[in-house]
Amino acid sequence: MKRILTIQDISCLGKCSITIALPVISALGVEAVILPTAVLSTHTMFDNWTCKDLSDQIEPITAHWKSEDVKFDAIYTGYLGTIEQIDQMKQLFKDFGGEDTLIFVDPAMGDKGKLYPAFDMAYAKKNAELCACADIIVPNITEAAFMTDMEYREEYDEAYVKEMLGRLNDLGAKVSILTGVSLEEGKTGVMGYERETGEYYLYQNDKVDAAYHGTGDLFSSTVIGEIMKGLDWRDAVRIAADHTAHTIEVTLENPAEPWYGVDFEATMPELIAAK
Ligand code: PXL
Repeated sequence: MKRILTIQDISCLGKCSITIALPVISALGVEAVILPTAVLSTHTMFDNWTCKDLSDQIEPITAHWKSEDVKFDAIYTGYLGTIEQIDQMKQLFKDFGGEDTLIFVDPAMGDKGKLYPAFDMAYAKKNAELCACADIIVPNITEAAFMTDMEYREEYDEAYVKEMLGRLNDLGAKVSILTGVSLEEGKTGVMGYERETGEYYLYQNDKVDAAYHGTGDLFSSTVIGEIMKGLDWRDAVRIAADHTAHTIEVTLENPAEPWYGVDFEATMPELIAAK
């Protein structure tokens, strides 16, 4: 069985980060090892959340794993808390990385042109350094704009997306996948660029007129899970984009507020069956 180490916060209430990654990766038949970066009472779309930073646990936990000679087939980082933690991740990639370990970075830090409340520009720049150490990165347009010094736009054309992918590629990852790309009225999806082949891959599905918190985490967890099942990154991205869009549609039937989270539990059977 393939084994993924995922490093993100635990938001106790509100569906995101580890509370999505763990069940989704497990459902795909892949082992999920977790390294929590912080424990929050809720995700930061609520008011008055509490946060206990767990940075001081990273070294002793990983030192123990080292002493047990633990290996990972992939390391997947999501929402991290601080600039210092990003440095800790760079070290962790050195300690546990290697030819047989895929480094997958979701620089989760913002959406809709804004950084999440806990972050500033220095944090965004630091995330660009983490992306430089990855095999695959999956920023949305907001995150990519902050990391590449490009203007964030709501309306754009293919040239803007390709320019952004070019600059992401310059950061250093082998495959850059930009999410939330809409190049046609009524459509949304992803566009990826692979350095080795110089090829672009565009996948669009019908745009559902709703935005739910945690969809980026659902997308990323599905992509890395499917890659670990042996799929090419393009197939993994196609399945993840379709699955995320379908889950948003299903969530629309639920009266919960969009900032609370996406109902990924309801679509687990389809995820397991997806091809
Ligand atoms: O889904 C990204 C995410 C993860 N973790 C926390 C968050 C967010 C987005 O706001 O606040 C704590």
